[in-house]
Amino acid sequence: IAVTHKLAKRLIESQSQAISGQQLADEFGISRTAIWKHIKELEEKGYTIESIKKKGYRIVAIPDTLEPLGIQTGLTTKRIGQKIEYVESCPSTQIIAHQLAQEGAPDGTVVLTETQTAGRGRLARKWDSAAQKGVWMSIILRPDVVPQKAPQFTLVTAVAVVRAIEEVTRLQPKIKWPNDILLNGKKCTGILTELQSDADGIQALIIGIGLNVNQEKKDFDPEVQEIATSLKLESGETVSRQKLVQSLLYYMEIYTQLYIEEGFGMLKILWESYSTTIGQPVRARMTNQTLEGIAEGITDDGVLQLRTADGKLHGIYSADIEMTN
Ligand code: BTX
Repeated sequence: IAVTHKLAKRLIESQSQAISGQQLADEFGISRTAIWKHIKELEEKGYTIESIKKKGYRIVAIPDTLEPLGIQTGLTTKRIGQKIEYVESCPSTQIIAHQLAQEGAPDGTVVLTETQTAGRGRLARKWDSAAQKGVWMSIILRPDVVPQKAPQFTLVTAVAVVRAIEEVTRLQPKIKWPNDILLNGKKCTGILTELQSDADGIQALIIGIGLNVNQEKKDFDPEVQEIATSLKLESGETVSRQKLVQSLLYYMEIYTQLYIEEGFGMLKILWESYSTTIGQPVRARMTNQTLEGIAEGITDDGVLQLRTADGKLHGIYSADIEMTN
């Protein structure tokens, strides 16, 4: 990594302790003037660095970007996020992640961007991805499970997202089956799980997460302004995207591990505790039919159990759900 990057890391890790220009010069094997130039470069990037006479440099604030430096400093995971691919802008992090997965990127590789020009949802729908305001991320996983287990990763991811939002803010999100995270009935996160598989099974899962963090209402596309919300809109506070990603990667690591090792049992209980759907009357729109009934629960495979008025129980694998009460 570049010297500027290493210098930032060194200053962040020493926290409130100032380090003298001379000491940094010795450590990095360059002159004090060169250190000073790198400090200026960091300031231009949005870092606030205090220069205390006779004591040296101290980092006061770092910009809230999704760059690997800020994310990886303080990251507590062992697998997820050890490798981060960051671009300032791209059509979709899913496209980059698919490409990287094909080239053999390891389990736990994360793709992050500040804005997407062609962010996508399910069924080729559009995902609005305002610049610097959200977390637009794809995670590559290489679990040793059968392809039929792929949809559950969406549910496991939903639980991880809820836990991360709860940890970083005081908000209490709800999950709408299968992949929407809601705050006061509006969507703050979408999850898109895609699959690379062959005759041997799953080669890679590409889990896309779009999390609205600091948008104001006007930052959303007009089409979604009434149905979308952000953590800031709901909490009234600007939220650190860095902290949110760190927390999310942590919960993704422990919950995907739990799922792979122990199955869906425990996660199902967590998922149901966050769900708005279970026990409620809903309308499920599928590609070829629409059913109305009570959402009774989900199976261990993550299939929604819908009981229609005639008493029949239907297993719903994929649909758009509307609450009808
Ligand atoms: P979905 O098909 O469940 O939801 C898409 C629908 O959500 C859209 O049709 C629109 O009505 C609404 N919508 C669009 N943008 C937003 C938004 N920012 N907030 C709330 N509602 C919105 C959900 O699909 C899966 C979305 C995954 C997005 C991530 S971002 C990182 C990765 N890269 C990528 O291209 N997609 C994923």
